[in-house]
Amino acid sequence: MSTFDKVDYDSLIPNNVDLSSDRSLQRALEKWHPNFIKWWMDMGPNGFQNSEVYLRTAVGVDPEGWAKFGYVKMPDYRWGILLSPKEEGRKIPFGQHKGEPAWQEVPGEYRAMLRRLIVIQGDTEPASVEQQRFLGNTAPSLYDMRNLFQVNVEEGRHLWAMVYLLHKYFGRDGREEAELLLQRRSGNVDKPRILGAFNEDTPDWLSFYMFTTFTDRDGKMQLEALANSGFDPLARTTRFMLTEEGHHMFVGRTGVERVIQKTCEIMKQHNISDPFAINDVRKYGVVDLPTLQKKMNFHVSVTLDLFGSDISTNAANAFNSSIKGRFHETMIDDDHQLLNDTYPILKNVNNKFILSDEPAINAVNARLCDDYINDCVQVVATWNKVIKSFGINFTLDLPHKAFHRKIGDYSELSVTPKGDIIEASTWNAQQHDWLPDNEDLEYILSLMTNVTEPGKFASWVAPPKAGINGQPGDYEYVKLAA
Ligand code: BYC
Ligand code: FE
Ligand code: FE
Repeated sequence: MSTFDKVDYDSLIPNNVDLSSDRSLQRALEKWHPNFIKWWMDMGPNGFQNSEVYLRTAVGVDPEGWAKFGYVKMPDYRWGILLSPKEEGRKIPFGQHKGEPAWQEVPGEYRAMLRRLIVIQGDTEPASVEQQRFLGNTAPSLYDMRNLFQVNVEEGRHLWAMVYLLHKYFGRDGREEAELLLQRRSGNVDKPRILGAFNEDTPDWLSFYMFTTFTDRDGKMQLEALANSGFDPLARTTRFMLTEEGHHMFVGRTGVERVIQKTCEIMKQHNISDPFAINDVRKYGVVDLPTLQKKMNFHVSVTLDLFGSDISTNAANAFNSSIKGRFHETMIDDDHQLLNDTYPILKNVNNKFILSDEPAINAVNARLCDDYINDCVQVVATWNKVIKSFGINFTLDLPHKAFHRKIGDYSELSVTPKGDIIEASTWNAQQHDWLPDNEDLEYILSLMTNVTEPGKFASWVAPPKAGINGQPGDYEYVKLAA
């Protein structure tokens, strides 16, 4: 462990990058700080800023014991700049610079590409906080409310992570981009966030659980792809962000699982054996399984759009330049340069999908997307286990990669969740078999109530199996301000 692993908490901005030795950078970040706080107060969690929240704060970056828990008011959270420990002598593991020492400064020829990737990554973080800002008002329990706020403060910290890189390595235009990150707004027509999924609403808690399952998982994949970057500060920053991402996906996966659990319990209790008897199920104030499937179809397809086109010269350039790698790059058994490799891509031939080999260098996005899908398949399998344990005849299925796409190679096609290419008119007429309609969304919204008594949960979600940091079931995770 180097001395930098220890986080300096004495300064305004906690950090393990020896900020105090770089006065002008420190001053620039201290100038950005009040604007961040203003953004947090305007666009962060609506209300609850005076409540005491049982939050985890990072105190170091070593894998063990990097966090401490305690009550914090969110505006007092110590948003810090934390990079994973520097690996002495680290070599670039992929691309045309493979084998060269990792860069500690931005190579001039890759400046624009790096800045763009950092800005896109940075933009998603505050966007998600904005999307989730009203959810505290309808939290199904104090446990869930606390998890929401934990996710929110950490996404705020991820914004800090990217802003640090912009300020330290990109001079004046970096500082301008950092300002713009506080000015764009999720869903705003005039100044929207950059990527589509981050302009969608997250109006209810089922959306939140789906978002943290599927969209935070895109975060994981994209961060993994940057975690081996030849630009060492980016690699180290994203590595530490990944340690926080685990909890976000946990909140999502277990959240959906608890919804399924509660629905199945109710179906069993009232002898409802047909999962499609929607009104019988809804009568008891739980989410029917077909609606869960539709919500999942929506969130998965919107998130798949975040991977860009399967075939992408942007992605090829980023890989070839040793800037953005693949998922688990160092564990892949190949030349890490993709000089002669091919990768199978889904292609539409006479309205049937076939796999067609393409140069792997052009298919880096497709591969990351496929690795993402494999990750999702495992999550859905854990959900199906719960349904099966109740003996209910229903399985949730991940929708086909080409279903309901707005970006990329499949966006021109009308594809069912099973992967059949059909007429646009047929698709339009049938879409509400696959995606939630207004009635479904209104039903979900009607379930949202604020449950603030410790240990109590809304009708539609089961309690978690364990508390946060080993706390008991009736722990007061949020002490609401009077
Ligand atoms: N929306 O070559 P193409 C997270 C544009 S989530 C709008 O196919 P490329 C988080 C693209 O910019 C992780 N535009 O794709 C989760 C390009 O435009 P230009 C976020 C899009 O560039 C939850 C053109 O289409 N991080 O952290 O290889 C909570 C052709 O692009 C979209 C990253 O994404 C879209 N969906 O890949 C909180 C990592 N897709 O340049 C946080 C950084 C494509 O021709 N970003 N376009 O004008 C990247 O690596 C890549 O930019 C992308 C796109 C994967 C986004
Ligand atoms: Fe994040
Ligand atoms: Fe996240």
